[in-house]
Amino acid sequence: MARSFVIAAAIAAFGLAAVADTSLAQGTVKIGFIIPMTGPQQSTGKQEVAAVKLYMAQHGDTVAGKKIELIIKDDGAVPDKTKRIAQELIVNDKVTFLAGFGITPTALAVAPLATQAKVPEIVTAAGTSFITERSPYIVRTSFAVPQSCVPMADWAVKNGIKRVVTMISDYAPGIDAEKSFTAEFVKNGGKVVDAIRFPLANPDFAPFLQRAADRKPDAVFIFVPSGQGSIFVRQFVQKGLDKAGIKIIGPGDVVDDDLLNGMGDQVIGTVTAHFYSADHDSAVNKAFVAAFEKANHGMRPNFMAVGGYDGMHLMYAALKKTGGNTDGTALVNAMKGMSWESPRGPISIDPQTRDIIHNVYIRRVEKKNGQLYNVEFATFPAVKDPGKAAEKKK
Ligand code: VNL
Repeated sequence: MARSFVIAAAIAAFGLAAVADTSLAQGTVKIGFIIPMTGPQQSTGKQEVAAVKLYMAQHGDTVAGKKIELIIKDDGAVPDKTKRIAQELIVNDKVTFLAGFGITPTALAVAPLATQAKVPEIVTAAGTSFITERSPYIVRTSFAVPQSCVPMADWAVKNGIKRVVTMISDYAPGIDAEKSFTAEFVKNGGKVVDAIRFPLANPDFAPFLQRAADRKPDAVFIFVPSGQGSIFVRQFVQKGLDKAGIKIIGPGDVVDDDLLNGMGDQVIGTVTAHFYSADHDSAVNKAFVAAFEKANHGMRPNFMAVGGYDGMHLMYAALKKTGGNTDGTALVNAMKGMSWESPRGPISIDPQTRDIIHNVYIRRVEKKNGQLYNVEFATFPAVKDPGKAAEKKK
């Protein structure tokens, strides 16, 4: 009552414009979004930036009376740069949120700063299990790699895949993939006949594919980060592994929606496990894909885009819940246990771990209306990160 009286009085005295300036827009909330827009991980930056801009275009730039200002910074996925940029954003720009982080090392580089400054660090891309344990201010809307790898192992053994060679990019999320897949696969009676690791930067897969082929596995379990799948698939086919009857399995990063359509018909039939496909059959996803493609000259959203889009939702919803209070601890507390429907399906933030809980789908590459898609055909509902559960049991 008192408040509406004051507003009414203010309107009478100064006119609407003055009210809008003073009582409604009390300050600005800055989101520092750090993501690789250049270098080998630039497809992740391109996808995420398109998605966060779409979210703002759809939901406006005012939340709980605050004006949202998005500051996008390119770190080229170089951790030292990420750290320096984050420091500047905290000290000079006084950001309320830090978000983005295209690869695990860049997310880790910022964790101590987030803790010290009590600024929420919203991880919208990187996927190593332990990231969320590095700061109580980290909340994740992307994924934990083991969430996809464990269901993949379950599906593989039940579907006649007994001998596997694992092939991974030799850094934290790859090692997460190798370990979580192998533990589940072996427990269920599968056999890993070789474990191959190759460098993250500029990998030449050919010699490693030859070594894998020589082991005559039923399938190659592959983890490469988003953006490298096309090169892997091209070399897999060039080396004749598909003709030898060897299948590709793994988390969905290798058949990333950003690249899938250009991979050629050789990938038809490839089965992977992942939390997002642009083909996901829901009204929310159909609207998301249509709006994303319209705003971005037909570019198809991939799982990174969805991580960014959901990250924006999380920050908007937390601000609403705190009534515009920008205290970092209050915002993180507001995020714990939050649930909503994402383009990927129903999701929530685990209140204990601050990590995402989402469905994992088993999908097969098919051609639909002349385009290649990951078509979902089975669902593991509400999967929590099995990587953290395994840590706790030790
Ligand atoms: C990571 C994991 C990066 C999965 C990815 O793409 C990915 C990471 C850039 O945690 O570094 O697909």
